Amino acid sequence: MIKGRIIRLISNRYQVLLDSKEIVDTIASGKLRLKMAPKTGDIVKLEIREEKYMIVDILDRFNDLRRPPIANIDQMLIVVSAKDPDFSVSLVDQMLVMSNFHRVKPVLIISKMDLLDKDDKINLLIDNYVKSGYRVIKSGKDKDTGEIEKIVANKFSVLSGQSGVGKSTLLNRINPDFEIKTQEISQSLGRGKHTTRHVQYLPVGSGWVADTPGFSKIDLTVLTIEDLRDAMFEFEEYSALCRFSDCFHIKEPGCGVIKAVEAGLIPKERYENYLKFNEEIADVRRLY
Ligand SMILES: Nc1nc2c(ncn2[C@@H]2O[C@H](COP(=O)(O)OP(=O)(O)OP(=O)(O)O)[C@@H](O)[C@H]2O)c(=O)[nH]1
Ligand SMILES: [Zn+2]
Repeated sequence: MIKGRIIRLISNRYQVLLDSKEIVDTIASGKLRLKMAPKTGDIVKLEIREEKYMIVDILDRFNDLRRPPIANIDQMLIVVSAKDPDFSVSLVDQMLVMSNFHRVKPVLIISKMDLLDKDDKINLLIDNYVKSGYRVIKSGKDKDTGEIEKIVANKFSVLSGQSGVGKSTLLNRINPDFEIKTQEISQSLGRGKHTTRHVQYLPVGSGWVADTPGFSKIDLTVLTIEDLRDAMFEFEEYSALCRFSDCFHIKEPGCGVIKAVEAGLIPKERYENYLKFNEEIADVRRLY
């Protein structure tokens, strides 16, 4: 049995990284295509037919994003800049909700730390994510990329973040020829650099990273208020103490989360964002 992972889609062909680390061009069997369309990130079973690799089966996806279309992500690298554009707790919280909702482990990368003064209060906001148990990596011009290289090693990661936060800069610092490679691939696909491409994995250090165009525009209203509540991982520990098992932690009596916020165990700004997101979702739902 030959097994591998789809790293790139090229019209109706699939580039697969085999368990043996070899990269091969494949097609999907007609029978499989009738059942489901393979997508980037899929772990697939292959057979050799008439000297060609053919995908005959797709293993169950352990997570599955629709925008961008990609499956089986080990972790989401959420890049936000400390400054320029300004650090936004609201944006970070939205991205964390989305990655938690999709059951993808988030890793926060704070770029442009070199632009931040030591006594800027943004430092406290960043440290709150560490206290909440998130993996946070501080990055910047004067910092080496060792920690990031370690975290991407042997994993399939998705990179997301607003335009201008320094995603390309970061990848280029790890792989100095990264941009060149990206361009080569686009050209070999006969597409310009700025036209929309299929989402693809590129080698970064000793791991694989997929860039996600447009992922920074987040619409939480695709979630229900239950989805939102369940995606607030920092509430989990305390919601076990709520009097009502279906507590929304808003105005219910005996709420463990509200108590934890009052005791300073959950950052106030995070809880306030939760209330704001909940309100936004409820508003949209009320329109229908
Ligand atoms: N001071 C400082 N500037 C940085 C750092 N990283 C990136 N920049 C600058 O920020 C600007 C945007 O960086 P990019 O790497 O193009 O940002 P991006 O996230 O790839 O942007 P898109 O390609 O639009 O998604 C550039 O002018 C970089 O030189 C950093 O760590 N420190
Ligand atoms: Zn509660």
